[in-house]
Amino acid sequence: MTGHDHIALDDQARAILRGNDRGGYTVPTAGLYPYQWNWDSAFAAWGFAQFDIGRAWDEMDTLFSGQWPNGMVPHILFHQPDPGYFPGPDVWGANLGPIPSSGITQPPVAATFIRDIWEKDRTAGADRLDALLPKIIAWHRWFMEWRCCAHGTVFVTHPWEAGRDNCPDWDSAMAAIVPEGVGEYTRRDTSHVDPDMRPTKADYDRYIWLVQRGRRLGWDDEAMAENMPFRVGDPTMSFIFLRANRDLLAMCEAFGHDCCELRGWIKILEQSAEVLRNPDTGFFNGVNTLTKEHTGALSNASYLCWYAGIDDAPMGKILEQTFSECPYPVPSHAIAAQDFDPKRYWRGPTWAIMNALIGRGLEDMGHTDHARQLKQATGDLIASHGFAEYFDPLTGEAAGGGTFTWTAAVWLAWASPSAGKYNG
Ligand code: 2M8
Repeated sequence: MTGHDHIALDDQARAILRGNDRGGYTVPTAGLYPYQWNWDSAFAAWGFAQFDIGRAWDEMDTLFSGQWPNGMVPHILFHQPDPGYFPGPDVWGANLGPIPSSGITQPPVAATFIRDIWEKDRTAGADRLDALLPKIIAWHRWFMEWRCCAHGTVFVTHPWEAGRDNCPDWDSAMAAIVPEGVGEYTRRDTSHVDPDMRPTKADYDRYIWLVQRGRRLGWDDEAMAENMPFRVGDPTMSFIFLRANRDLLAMCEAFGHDCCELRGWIKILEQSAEVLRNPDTGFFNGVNTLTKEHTGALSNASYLCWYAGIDDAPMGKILEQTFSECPYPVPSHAIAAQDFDPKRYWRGPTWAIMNALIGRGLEDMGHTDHARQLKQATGDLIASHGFAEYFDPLTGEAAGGGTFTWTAAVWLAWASPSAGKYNG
């Protein structure tokens, strides 16, 4: 990292986490996202673990305090009402858990970061982890039961469940939805951020229509799995979930749990990865479970195979090509694609969180040069353009919300030259 004061940036990143702390949980950024989001929170815990390990455990305890009786951990926990965000708890009508929440989940990165936190200080973390393990197992069991296709890929019932809200992987499934009767509503996101950086109205009509459908189904697991018109096998979920199970297995073994069930899940998920490979292009992409069609989108989730422990030569070649073509990799949609949009959310921009997951996977699988290259590029991007929600992959410009929790966390835990050198 040349020309940047990384110690000052470490201070800024810590200040962002503290500033977004609402007492036991962290908001992604004030204004735009005023609640606790599931995977943002797990990244936040990873960041906190670099300087305040107790606070990292608190973050995870608060997330799991919203777990539903069926094991599902919701994608948003509405701890306190806030009119600045739409749709709030009144729209979701999902009153099945101990805390007002949404009715869907999000990518289960938590087990992986919980393992990181525990490994920083196994003695201090023993009781905290002991209490969390059964909750993580229950959540993963819920995934296996309700979000896993017969062939093993993990599907999402709403674009928000995947975390990559408006990415091209959903285009065909979204186009098949006619959002009749959705009614009038007022978006809040576009009052916080330039509308050109956010999903379109056509997307939002369908997001809200799907929420209304889930609500009518009573957020019942069986009804959702059978009747949601949006069910897309997702590389984000499938690869993140496989990795999470490997980390969960390591923790369960250390705690002397019976691990037969968990090993069985890992086997199913490993065998199913090939289902996500597009036979025409060779890369991993989404698969619409209703039409069996591959979505044809090369996204940043395509490169999560290594994170899942799957070494893949074709993806290695595609990654090299992306590194050579894209000034600020990894773009959320291939820059050569006709509908690539450098500033619009998950349809082009680069996300530091996805880079961190991809980079960790590359490192774990021994692709150290690529891992180093990606870490360096991400560090430079943050150092030059700030702790933004996402970045233009052609110019590096900041986009979306600012003072962003997960970007600060990724800096502290992974991209900063001092990452991993401090302990909480
Ligand atoms: C974005 O999604 C929310 C809905 O969940 C939104 O746009 O209102 C996504 O980037 C998602 O992955 C993220 O967890 C959330 C908060 O950062 O924002």
